[in-house]
Amino acid sequence: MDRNLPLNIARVTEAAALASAKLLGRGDKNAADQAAVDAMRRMFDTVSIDGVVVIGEGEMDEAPMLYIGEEIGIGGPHDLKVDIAVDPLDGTRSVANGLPNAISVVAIAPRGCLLHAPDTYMDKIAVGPKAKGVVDIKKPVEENIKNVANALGKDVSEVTVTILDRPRHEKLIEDVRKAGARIKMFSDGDVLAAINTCFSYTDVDILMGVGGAPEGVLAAAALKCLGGEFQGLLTPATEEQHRRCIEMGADCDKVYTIDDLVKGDEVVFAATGVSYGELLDGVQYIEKNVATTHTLVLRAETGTIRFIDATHKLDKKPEYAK
Ligand code: VTB
Repeated sequence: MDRNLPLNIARVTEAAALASAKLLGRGDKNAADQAAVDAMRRMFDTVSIDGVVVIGEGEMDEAPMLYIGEEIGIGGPHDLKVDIAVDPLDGTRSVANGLPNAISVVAIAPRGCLLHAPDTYMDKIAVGPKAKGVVDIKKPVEENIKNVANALGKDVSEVTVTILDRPRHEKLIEDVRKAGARIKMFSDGDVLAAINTCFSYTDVDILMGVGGAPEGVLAAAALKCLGGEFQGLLTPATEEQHRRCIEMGADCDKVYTIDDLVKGDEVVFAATGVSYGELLDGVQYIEKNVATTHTLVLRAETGTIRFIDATHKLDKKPEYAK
């Protein structure tokens, strides 16, 4: 995989973040999402890859751009054939409501390496490198927490579990409390929440709970680069979702590991903060026509973790100044 590809995809997530961040707190999640999609799609046209979207904005009939199966990138005869997973804006509601932790995110791997995950729910567990190998999504919550505490050399009361704030997690929250661990809730964006487990200064040790399966593939891509662990169980919530899983050949009894979700170790990943967060600051408009972005760029092959801080002169990039 071209070692410069990570920088090129950072441009893609920066573009989407800059575009959607203009709509922070404006109460319009669709407009924020659309701005991210348009900007991301435009920037992809400048990247030398022969890409196909495997995780995107939806099926062709429901999404005009970045739909599943769409071919993107320059697509020249010598360009690498790749699978692309995108979430132009993970946390549309967060941006609409001016809340933290929204990101724009992309993962790219050689063709055939990213799982075509059905758009259903997935029960997830994620931990950072120090707790790799000690969790099992099928085991009781308390046991996983104890094992993570041991691996980290912490007391259970010092372990923090991060959980998506949804009514469906009432029992999970009760179990974590019974186990004696701390809880940090978040309103949206479990890709970033999974990544946070790999950075101790975010004060998060374990992600647990049910979010979207497509986001699971993006999180697995990042955690593969970071050396963490991710496991997912598909948990379709409706008959329709169940049917989709079967149609797509997915197995609802299987524990999907990182290697099932992202094959090989040639994956690259980029995420740019849109609204403020513990790991990535959001887009900041520091002067008229000047904005800063903060991007995490990862490459599994070498395990390099880069944080790229950029200052953008928007008057020189008219497509962002709109
Ligand atoms: C989660 C969350 C995402 O979808 O995956 C969630 O991390 C799952 O769906 O940011 P529900 O909102 O139905 O719980 C998102 O909120 C974005 O789609």
